[in-house]
Amino acid sequence: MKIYFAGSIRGGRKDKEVYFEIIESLKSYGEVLTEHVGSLPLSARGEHEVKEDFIYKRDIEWLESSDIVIAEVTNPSLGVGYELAYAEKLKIPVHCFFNPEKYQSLSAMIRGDKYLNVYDYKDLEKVNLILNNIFK
Ligand code: 6K6
Repeated sequence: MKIYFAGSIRGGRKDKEVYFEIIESLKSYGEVLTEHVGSLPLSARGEHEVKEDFIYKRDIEWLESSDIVIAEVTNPSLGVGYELAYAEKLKIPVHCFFNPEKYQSLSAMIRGDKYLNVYDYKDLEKVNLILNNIFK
């Protein structure tokens, strides 16, 4: 099972610890292709030693090869929104996690798209219960 995890990078890294914890949980269900998204030292400047066209092509190849997309969408991110729309066009199952206790409301383009399964959560325990259901 190849898992593409999506989370904000240039949108802001305030939730990087949450991404890290979700990725740790996801590793028990398969191979997480995008483990760097949960990297604690990775700042909003991203992998600046790597060219952006390389990052784009590599991430799209990973997305095309993935069996499922799991996204943490609390912190708005253009890149994550792009990845979700791309996954939908490829008919890859998508599951999004949103913490309503932080920041502003989730974009209607995500909440309103019934293809994207959106789950509100308040703690990682709830995320893990939902992941267990998704992968069972
Ligand atoms: C390159 C040079 C400077 O900063 C970078 C960004 N590095 C990235 N490395 C890997 N994946 C990335 C990078 N930037 C965006 N992504 C992908 O888009 C990830 O898969 C995330 O899910 C998503 C984050 O998008 P933004 O718009 O928040 O950066």
